[in-house]
Amino acid sequence: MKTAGLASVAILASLASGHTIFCQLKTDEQTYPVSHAIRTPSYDGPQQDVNSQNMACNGPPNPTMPSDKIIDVKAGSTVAAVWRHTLESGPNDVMDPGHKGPVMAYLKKVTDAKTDSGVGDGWFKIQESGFSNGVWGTDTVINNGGDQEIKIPECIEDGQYLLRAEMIALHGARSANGAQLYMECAQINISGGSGSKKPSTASIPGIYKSSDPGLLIDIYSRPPSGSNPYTIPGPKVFTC
Ligand SMILES: *[C@@H]1O[C@H](CO)[C@@H](O)[C@H](O)[C@H]1NC(C)=O
Ligand SMILES: [Cu+2]
Repeated sequence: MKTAGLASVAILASLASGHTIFCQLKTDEQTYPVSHAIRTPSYDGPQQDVNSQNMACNGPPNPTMPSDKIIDVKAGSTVAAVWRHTLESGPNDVMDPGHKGPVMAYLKKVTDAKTDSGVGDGWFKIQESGFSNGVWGTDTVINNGGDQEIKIPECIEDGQYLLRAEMIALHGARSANGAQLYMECAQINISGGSGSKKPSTASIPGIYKSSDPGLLIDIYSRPPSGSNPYTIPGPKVFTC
């Protein structure tokens, strides 16, 4: 009986933590409501086809809701992308801790953040966290109550952008397209930047290949280590 009880608790726990959604943005001025200026799905499932247009800002089979809001963000400030298992979850229910992998953030300058699909060229990476000293980027976000800290570069042009935050879970990544990619796009308006730098950009889909060593990897039989470092997928991080 005791064993059965523990087993059902374990099953409930894994159901309770599940996959994840970037559902809320915090700036240094305020914490916005869930789904405010973020295209959130109601289901927290992953995307697994890196060649799909849904790689940009999520999409079917996890359809996202549009938002008519845009959040003002100061260039050079740090924002937090808040991750939750569901749109109703709290900071203790971010994602199943068995989901281990890198965490990244990208920006794309757009004419209208409310309507741009995000699909295609224009993306540059502004933050990444892979594996170091036994800790994955996802572990850090879970231990931080779901907050992924992202510094907005101070040198980019002012204007409307999509902010794409992403977490990748590698527990099934030993076979091609087994990695689970989670991403949503926030609609932001950056101001106060110097505009002195123009990042080189890449296309989504296009930044990843299913054969990338950071996406096709058996983290259990050959875990990353000092002599076998983990390679974060995608372009290099843009810095001012
Ligand atoms: C973006 O911010 C600038 C500077 O505060 C403001 O003038 C502009 O109206 C804002 N645009 C949008 C779409 O919110
Ligand atoms: Cu999952």
